[in-house]
Amino acid sequence: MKGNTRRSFIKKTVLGGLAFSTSSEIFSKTAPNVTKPIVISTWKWGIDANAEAWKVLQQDGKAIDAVEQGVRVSESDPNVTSVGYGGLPDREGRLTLDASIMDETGNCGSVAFLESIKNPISVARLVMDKTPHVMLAGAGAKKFALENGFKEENLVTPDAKTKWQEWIKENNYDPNYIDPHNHDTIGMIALDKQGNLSGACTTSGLRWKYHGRVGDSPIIGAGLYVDNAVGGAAATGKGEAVMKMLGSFLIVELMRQGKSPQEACELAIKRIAEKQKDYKEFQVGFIALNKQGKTGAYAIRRNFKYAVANKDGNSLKDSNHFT
Ligand code: SD4
Repeated sequence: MKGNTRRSFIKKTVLGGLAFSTSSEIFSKTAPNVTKPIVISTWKWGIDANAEAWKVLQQDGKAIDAVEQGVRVSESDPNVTSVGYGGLPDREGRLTLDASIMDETGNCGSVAFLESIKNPISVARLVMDKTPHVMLAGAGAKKFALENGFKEENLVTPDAKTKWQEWIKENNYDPNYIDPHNHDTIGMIALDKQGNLSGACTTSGLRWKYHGRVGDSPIIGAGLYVDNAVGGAAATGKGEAVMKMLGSFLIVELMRQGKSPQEACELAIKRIAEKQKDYKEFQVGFIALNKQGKTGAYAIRRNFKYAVANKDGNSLKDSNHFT
């Protein structure tokens, strides 16, 4: 390149700013202080899930192991009626589970419409680690789980069955109905001591859903997304609304453009409000964590809670909201 042309190229590059920088360059220039390890997760059961994840993180473990171990706690708890064992079933009385996981290399795995396997997140992890695929669904996902040592179990508890039997008497299915006692999916993002990010998301989906319905949680980019150069995000609430705008991917891309996790979550909720006219009828909440260990959370409506654990403790927080 001749002198003048080269100088003008360099000048344009500098003026072009962020467009010419990689994500990791952006963060290394702007973030001398990184809070790590740290883990963020959705809803009040995030506290117990974070505590398990924290055991992995404080022992120098990997974020991918922390998020898998963390959300397994909610999956195995029959008192969490929207995740795993004890979840409320679909309109036919069957419990079908969705989960996804994503690691620091950009690898990911998910399962959808999976029945009778207690810890779908660990099946999703195996899909990621042992197959050339990203997603397995339904009977195929169950066959894969059984072949890999998972056992078949009845996951519909007597309490869940009773609630379903009461519901079918009225059979008034409203996917937008917000029951304060029926929240919600667990999504979790962790940053480990090595500075690597991973995430997990697992749910029994909307109660009384159509048999065969799959939500946002196993859809990479919708219920969960992680880019180790930037950050990660996870969603809870009405999955259809999140699938329409790939909420978690959007939040990560907004962080890549320089938004804080909080700003990115707020912009994603505003996107839903702009594009989905019935947004006041349902709830969506997002959490986010960036490469510097900064957190964000935002929801359409009040009552969205999230849990954050770092060296200062493990606490439940109230998210700000749009309406
Ligand atoms: C879904 N986002 O399947 C999940 C479940 C949830 O309120 O969070 N329900 O749509």
